[in-house]
Amino acid sequence: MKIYLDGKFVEKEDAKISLFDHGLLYGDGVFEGIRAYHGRVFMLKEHIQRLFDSARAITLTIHHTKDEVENIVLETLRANNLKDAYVRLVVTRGVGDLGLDPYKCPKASVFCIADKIKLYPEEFYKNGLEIVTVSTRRNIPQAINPCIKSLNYLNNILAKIEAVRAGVPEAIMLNAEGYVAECTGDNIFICKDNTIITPPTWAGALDGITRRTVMEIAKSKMKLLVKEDLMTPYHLYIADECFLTGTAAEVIPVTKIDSRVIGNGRPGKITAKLIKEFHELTRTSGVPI
Ligand code: PXG
Repeated sequence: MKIYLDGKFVEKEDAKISLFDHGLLYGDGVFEGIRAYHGRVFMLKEHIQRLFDSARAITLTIHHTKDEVENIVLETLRANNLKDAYVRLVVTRGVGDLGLDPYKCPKASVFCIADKIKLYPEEFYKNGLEIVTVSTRRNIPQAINPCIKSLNYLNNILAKIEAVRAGVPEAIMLNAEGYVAECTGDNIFICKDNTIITPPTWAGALDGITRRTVMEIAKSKMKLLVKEDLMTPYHLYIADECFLTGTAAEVIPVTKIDSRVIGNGRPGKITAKLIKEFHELTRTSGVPI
């Protein structure tokens, strides 16, 4: 495996960063998770734009243009001869001293790892997921805005721990007011009376790229009404259908929440059609490697 690290490609064993990097010491940095399908990088420009937006929000200077960072992703895929892959692109604050002060970190570090994708078990897609709401609330936007895809994932990890301890693969996180925000690594949607509803980003959700893609498919291809609206767990329980979206999971049905069966307990028709249309888009779009 060849890993891009600050201007060079190195072997996995040699891909090392300093213990004084504030990405490690404080989770001070930003990242993206990107997919390549059939020799094309899906939504590459959108991911790079979000990376730069996240960096700007935390005053992190990336010493590259967006085109250069796009090329880093493409070159990493080429170096590893991968056509279907999961790419992790990371920018850390870089090396500083033991204090918090990011102004003592002169240069951000950039690294990019491309690996074979590990798909979720097929039965999740066939039968749907069971998930639970957890007690860990999503970060409030006034503290760390959940739109920033930062390296500081402790909030999500604490929720993930609760999910795993409850024997399910994902957790629904509520915001401080008790409205549904998102899952630990996925956005959440419901279908009710042929309308697709997802929490607005200001309720504490990442502006997910799969989320955006699914909203667009639902509107333009399926002529469905798409709404961003606040919802409580009650609204999830009485939904006709529920599904999650994310780069790794793509579109995945949810059939049980907090022991309540969703709809008829089987993945819904709208979800199935969205999955089909999403796959079609991954087959036919993207930046060639
Ligand atoms: N919400 C959060 C908090 C995320 O981290 C998404 C939504 C989905 O966004 P995209 O743009 O991918 O549609 C994410 C991204 C994991 C894992 O191991 C998941 C993400 C990031 C890192 C790891 O499940 N998801």
